[in-house]
Amino acid sequence: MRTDTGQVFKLEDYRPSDYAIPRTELTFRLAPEATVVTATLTIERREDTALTTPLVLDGDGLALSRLEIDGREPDLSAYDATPDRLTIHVSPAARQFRLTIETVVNPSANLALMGLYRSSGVYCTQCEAEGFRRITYFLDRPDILSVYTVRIEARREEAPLLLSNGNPVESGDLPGGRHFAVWHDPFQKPSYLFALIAGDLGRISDQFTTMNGRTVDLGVYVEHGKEPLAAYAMDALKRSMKWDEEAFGREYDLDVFNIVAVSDFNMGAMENKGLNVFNDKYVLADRETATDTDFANIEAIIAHEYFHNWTGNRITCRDWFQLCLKEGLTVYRDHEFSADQRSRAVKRIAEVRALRALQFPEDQGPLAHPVRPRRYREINNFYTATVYEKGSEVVRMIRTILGTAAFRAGMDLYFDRHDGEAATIEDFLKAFEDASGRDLSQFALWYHQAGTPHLAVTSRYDAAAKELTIDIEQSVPPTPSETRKRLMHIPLAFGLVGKDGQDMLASSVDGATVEDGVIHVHKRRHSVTFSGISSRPALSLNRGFSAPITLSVEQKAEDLAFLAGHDSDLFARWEALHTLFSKAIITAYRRLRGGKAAEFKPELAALAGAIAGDETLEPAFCALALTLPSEADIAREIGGDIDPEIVFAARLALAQAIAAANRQGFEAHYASLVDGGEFSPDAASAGRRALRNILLDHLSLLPDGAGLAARHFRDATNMTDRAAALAVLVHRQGETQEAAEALARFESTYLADSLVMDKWFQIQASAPGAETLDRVKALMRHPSFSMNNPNRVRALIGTLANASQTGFHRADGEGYRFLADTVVDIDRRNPQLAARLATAFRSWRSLEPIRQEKARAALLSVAQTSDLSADLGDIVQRTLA
Ligand code: B3K
Ligand code: ZN
Repeated sequence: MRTDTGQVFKLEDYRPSDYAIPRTELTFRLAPEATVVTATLTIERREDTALTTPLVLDGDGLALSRLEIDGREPDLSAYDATPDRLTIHVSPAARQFRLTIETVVNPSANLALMGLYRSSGVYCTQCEAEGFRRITYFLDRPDILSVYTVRIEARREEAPLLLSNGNPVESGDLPGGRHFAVWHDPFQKPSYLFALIAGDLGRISDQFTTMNGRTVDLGVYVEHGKEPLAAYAMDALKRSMKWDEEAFGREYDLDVFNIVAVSDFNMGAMENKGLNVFNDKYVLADRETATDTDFANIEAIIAHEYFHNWTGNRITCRDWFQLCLKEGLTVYRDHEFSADQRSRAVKRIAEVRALRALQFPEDQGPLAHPVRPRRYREINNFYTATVYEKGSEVVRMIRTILGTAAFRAGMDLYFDRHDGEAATIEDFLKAFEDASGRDLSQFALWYHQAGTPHLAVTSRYDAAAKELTIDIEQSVPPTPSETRKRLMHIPLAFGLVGKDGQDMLASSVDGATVEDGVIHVHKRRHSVTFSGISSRPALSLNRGFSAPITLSVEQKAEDLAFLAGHDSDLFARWEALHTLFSKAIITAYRRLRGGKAAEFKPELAALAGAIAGDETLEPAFCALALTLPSEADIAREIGGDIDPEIVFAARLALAQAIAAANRQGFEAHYASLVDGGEFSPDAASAGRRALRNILLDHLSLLPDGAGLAARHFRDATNMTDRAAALAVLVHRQGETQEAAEALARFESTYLADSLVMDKWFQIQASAPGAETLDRVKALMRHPSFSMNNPNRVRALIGTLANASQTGFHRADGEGYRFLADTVVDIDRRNPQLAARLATAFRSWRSLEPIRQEKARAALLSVAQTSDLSADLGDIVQRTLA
């Protein structure tokens, strides 16, 4: 583990390396505790590098066992080897030479899951961002592009399967029950895309014929016996390959494409060239074990990693500051894919909910950073919602500004220009400027400036002049180390909705550039006047969430209700309804805090009922409409001095009011959506299940809710319904007989299936109430739990910290103390996992003073621990700053 040295890496310090590594030959002699890695690197001194410039290779915890330069052992004085660096003081006079480096690594002891490690007996690697240096000494930076040939040797019995990047070249037997395989990847790549897998796994196979008629052999590898659970992933892969040809003209380039599922993995998956490695949670699925959300995630992540082949692999990042060049763009691509495969409007609402839940708190708290950061201490801490999700929003805005055709032309130009290179955000933007003739210099601030921009909007209608004027004021809030902000270019999609629900068209517009239903806000203030408007319209703003901003609009509740019922933009309908929900919950919160009872206008529950029952709407949309803003959403809207228990009570009161007012309608609707026994994971079927399950959630708040939920649980024929019913029982009914029985039943059925047991942990850890913390502590002793497995830890501890507002933010501060102690413990084995968990503290300053103080004390106790990893040290210090 790299302990915290406090070293800061800066974008402006980038300079090209002194040496290149055009070829990399690796041999792995695999053994569980002592794997011998021999790297033969062809090193090339760059033209302008002096002969005396030392070659400095990165390492991380390495032990050098042999070194040769051009086949000869050098003098001891010619080099220096430490665990984190190999320095060759004077290199040979020839510009090219060969360096042979032998290291011995212990995959079994590697609990950080970076570099070469073992997961359930399978050897696997994870090199992004800086894991390759835990395998051998290298110029471990993304602008060092090299052609790799890899030879793997292992005991055949232990590892009949030997995989690496590229195409298979050769394989055969060796003495002593061992065997070997050689892989060659003809595409030059950075070290972070290197991968090796060796073990005993089952395979499902298929083929894909590319747009130019090349046949690609596809393989998905999973634990023996789990092959049928990989069918959906394979199907998603083939659909992704086809879609990338159709939507972006991108063809696959190797003879094989392999995906391997492993059970110990720090994140979702990894896009290694030709050999994607996946967290098994994002591969394995069938109706019995996976929810509809799991199916949708699998489809999206399979697509995401596949799409990286062009956006990330063939065009990679010059340095890690450019991470969003591959991540934001690839998220944008996977969003578009899912929108095309499913319902675009429903997908958009889900994206916005995720952005607000994960990215807004980042942008609005101590961990705020630009989509392209300028500084980091530990790059692993920058695989954030800002880089990924806001990065995707920025690409989406480029499309909105340029239009579909020019956007595609810009993408084509980017691919043509930079294929085979390590590029920057400037290169990316330049391709769009050149293809469209537009100036994107102000727009580029979206990459450089942190914080969520805000637009405050008022409007006035002049009936006599038939004019509507909208006044818009832009502000960008200060963020850590960036107090002064520049004004941004914000594409604000809008509509003026008339009494008939149709958009009204203006005869002329004055005061801002308005094109194709988008107001281009780029100054502090705009006053936009629309002429020829015959009656006062309802103002629909930021349609489709065209810009990732916050918006306050002075607007009548009737207008919002009208938009919720009539806007032609489905996202805007959802948004209007949810704005009304939020306002109502916040009003109730203030009343409860003032010692009064919560009260709601009956119109709101009636509106919710009408939208839920509108048969012209997709069930998936209705389900999202009925899902109230989360407690965290509400807390963010309130802004500060949060009492999570009162937020919980206010939200529950609205849910109860909606359920009580719509009882009959909801019951009838629930009954009409009854599961017919047929199962398909497609979006329409999933939408019907989602609606039925959210109706159950509401109905469970009424008398005999527990009986209904228990029946739903008992009759469930798929995991979506079963898990939903269990969650309702545990969250809504508390410690009832029904809840206890369902938990026991679920546990005994799925005890052997870790991924399903994660759901069991998750449902209990996300229960409301102070006692959830005690339950989580007890569950840590459950035989299915392990502190070494990231999925288990996230399911139990991550869920408590992020999904049980009243459990984690207990008034006595015990939730904070627990998380602090736990992250310190986890940091000793897996710093990345510990750092990620610690980000749950990021909104501590918005709490009421007593909780704030307790959270701060817990954070300080972590900060004062000796030998913290760079990962955890960085998060905790920035959170406290
Ligand atoms: N590129 C990987 C993430 C690597 C995270 C390293 N800490 C998965 C992805 O975004 O596709
Ligand atoms: Zn990615």
